[in-house]
Amino acid sequence: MSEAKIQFYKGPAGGWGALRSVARQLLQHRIAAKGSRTLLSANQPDGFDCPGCAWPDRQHTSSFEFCENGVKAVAAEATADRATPQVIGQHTVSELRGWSDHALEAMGRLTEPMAYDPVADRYRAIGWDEAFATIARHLQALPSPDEAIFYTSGRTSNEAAFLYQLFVREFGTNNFPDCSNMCHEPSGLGLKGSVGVGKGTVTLDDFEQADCILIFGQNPGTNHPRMLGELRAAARRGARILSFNPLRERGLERFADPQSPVEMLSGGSTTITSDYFQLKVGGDIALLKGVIKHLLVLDAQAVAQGLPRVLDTDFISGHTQGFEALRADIEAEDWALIERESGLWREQLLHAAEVIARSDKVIACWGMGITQHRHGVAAVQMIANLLLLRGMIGKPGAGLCPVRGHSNVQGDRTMGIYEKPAPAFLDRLQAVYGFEPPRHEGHDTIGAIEAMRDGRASVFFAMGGNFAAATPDTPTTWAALQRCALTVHVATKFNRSHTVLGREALVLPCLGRTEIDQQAAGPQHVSVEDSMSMVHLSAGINEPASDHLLSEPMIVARLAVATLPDSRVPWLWLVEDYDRIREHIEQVFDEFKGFNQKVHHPGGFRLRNTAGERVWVTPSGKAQLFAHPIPTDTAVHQAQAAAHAGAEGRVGGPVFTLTTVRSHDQYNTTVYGLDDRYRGVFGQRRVLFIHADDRAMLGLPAGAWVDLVGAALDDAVVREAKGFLLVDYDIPRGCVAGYYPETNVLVPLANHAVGARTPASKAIPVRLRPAAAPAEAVAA
Ligand SMILES: Nc1nc2c(c(=O)[nH]1)N[C@H]1C(S)=C(S)[C@@H](COP(=O)(O)OP(=O)(O)OC[C@H]3O[C@@H](n4cnc5c(=O)[nH]c(N)nc54)[C@H](O)[C@@H]3O)O[C@H]1N2
Ligand SMILES: Nc1nc2c(c(=O)[nH]1)N[C@H]1C(S)=C(S)[C@@H](COP(=O)(O)OP(=O)(O)OC[C@H]3O[C@@H](n4cnc5c(=O)[nH]c(N)nc54)[C@H](O)[C@@H]3O)O[C@H]1N2
Ligand SMILES: [Mo]
Repeated sequence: MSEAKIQFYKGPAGGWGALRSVARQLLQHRIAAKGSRTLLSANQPDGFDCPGCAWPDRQHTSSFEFCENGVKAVAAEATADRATPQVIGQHTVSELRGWSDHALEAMGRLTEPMAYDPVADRYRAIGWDEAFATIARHLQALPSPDEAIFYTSGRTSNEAAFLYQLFVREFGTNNFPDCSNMCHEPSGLGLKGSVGVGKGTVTLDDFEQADCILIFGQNPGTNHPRMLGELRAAARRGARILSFNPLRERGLERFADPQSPVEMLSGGSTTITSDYFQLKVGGDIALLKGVIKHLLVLDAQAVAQGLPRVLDTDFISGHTQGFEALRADIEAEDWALIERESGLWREQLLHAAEVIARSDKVIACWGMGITQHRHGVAAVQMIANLLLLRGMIGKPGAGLCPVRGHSNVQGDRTMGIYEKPAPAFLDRLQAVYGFEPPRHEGHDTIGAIEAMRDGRASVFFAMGGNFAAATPDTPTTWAALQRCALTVHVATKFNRSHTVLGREALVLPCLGRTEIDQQAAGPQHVSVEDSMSMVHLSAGINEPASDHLLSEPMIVARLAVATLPDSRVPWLWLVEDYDRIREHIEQVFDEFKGFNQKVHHPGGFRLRNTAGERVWVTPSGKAQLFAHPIPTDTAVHQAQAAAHAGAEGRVGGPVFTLTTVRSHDQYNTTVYGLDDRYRGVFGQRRVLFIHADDRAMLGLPAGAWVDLVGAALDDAVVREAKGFLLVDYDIPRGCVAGYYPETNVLVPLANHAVGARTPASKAIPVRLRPAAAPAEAVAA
């Protein structure tokens, strides 16, 4: 592990640093020998889908698509370390709860089902039959199926997700909170309203043609490294790339492609972003309205001068609704408010508008910097407005590109992991399976926490993920889980959630993507859907980490058999051969007609995207333009207004906007290592990025430590995260940034996106309180 230090990173993203990191990962996990074969199978037609992210793969590629963070994900799964019941049982669960996420992860792969023994405060091995019988007993004893919660994290394959939702609906509830609720829910909801489908419209081919790419609130150098390959190619072709991000992110600035011998040997790199806009955290709607305002002006000028229009008036009149209302709203918008709330000068926004106006093929990409806000849905719809006004949807080289997180998060939703299922889908389930599915809405992530907190739900089952660490308001969430009669986690690795227990608790180990899934009919494939709606097969190549592991589809099937003895679904027959599961998927979803034939074709197939064909499945049959106000009512605004009015809070001083981001060495709550190379942080995670002038204004020297104290006015709950090293960073004044999940204690449960209920974890009002350096930091 590297020593704790802060050292400015001078190089480009990628480059030799990425290669060195890969070598280190392989050695650390003692998989060097089989590692290369494992890696060569990632994202290959006959290999497995990289469990890293949802960025699509180039089809029919024979060259290995290099990605440092994919390697970390693969290496972490293929590790030789084993978290056996004996290893875990050496410690009390109370002890393990105090370990870091990194230390829990480093124990290695889970090998056997385990149950919590409350007398010894330890986990012990149990058999699978006993595990399923325990869950079935709890589920059957509930007064209502709605008192059980079924969480999903987005790595679950289509086949497992389909069986899972089928089982849960036959059991009788739509309680399907998932990681999407905390992630791209505002994209799904916003785009459904704007263009009629809650998915992106572009493909990789569009990236090859675009002459302008907009990147909002996304850090591809860390979270979607393979996207840098597309951006690099676009930049070299002369496409303009505009980045809208409060932080200077190295991956958005410069990239050296580890697959380019010329760049690697010459020490060269490619400049990615042509124009960088460091807006204020939460300033995106103001910024977008400013850009659109100037597009309207440029269009009027073009008309006056007899030049080609800037707005695509044919498209607007033929394909959209709401233009006049949007125009009136934008024209009435005040530049002073736009500047104040975006944190950018008017001239900067005029410049952005001019670049966009001159471009013929514009793609807009976005990530968590857009969605994890109180007005995340409105921000997504403002991006859609921008593209619609220029007719940039449904033509080659242009379109919408929400960049998804988990490798199959989009597919899980397609398969019906959703707390608000469409009536037509439920009708179909009923027609195919003969049971009456529950019709009322289930709990999403926030709703599930509230239900457990209030005693309205008492069984929590998680298909993957790390619910206790990923969710907001940590003490509230933990208390909610601890009120449950039973908590169950299906997982590959031991994590924090396995230490936050109901009265009874189980951990069930499953196969990972990289492993051979042997069933009665032979080794099986699963399928996944990437961020661009491509569905393709994935098959592992490694021997399973233990003989006791079951696949996720098998776990669902056996759970269903134990819980629903009268079910007419042939559960165990289905999992003998996953082609049979795909035949069932085909019967429920028309878009999967011919699934087995199509998906066995190398590279898979693309699901239809109506918006991409300019078919608008909206109530009006047109794409909808939405006028949304510039937000001035968020938790940050309220806390700052109170501070201006003299409220001191508990510690006094100015209210900052905290945004929570991922480091380079983590995958969500999985902490592979303690470095964040591109941001210059090494060997530690408790850091807070701050503008040097803000630090000085607080009277604090470089290297000072602070506690973060929540300043939200939602309730009287005291929210504090202690002990963060201040790191001077290129970030707008008034904004600070820290890592998730350490900062989740500060996110109020009640503070979430209007409509989508995604926790507003990118805009948390906080004050800083000077603190002493922790003992270990002084020693170092
Ligand atoms: N290696 C690795 N890969 C991953 C993940 C991982 O943890 N590690 N996680 C996966 C998952 S589930 C997801 S959802 C994606 C996440 O991928 P990203 O969306 O890139 O996630 P974040 O790290 O949260 O970074 C968001 C970016 O938004 C910026 N930002 C913060 N606040 C604002 C704002 O108000 N406005 C704007 N415009 N920008 C803002 C931050 O500076 C940061 O650059 O990545 C996926 N891939
Ligand atoms: N403050 C703040 N909070 C956030 C975010 C943020 O940006 N800021 N981001 C949010 C986002 S975008 C997301 S997506 C969520 C993530 O929330 P989750 O999806 O719940 O969390 P992960 O950390 O991805 O889950 C990691 C665990 O999944 C298990 N796992 C890995 N592979 C498999 C597998 O193949 N099968 C099974 N069954 N288990 C597996 C391992 O045990 C591992 O410990 O967090 C959200 N929380
Ligand atoms: Mo995510």
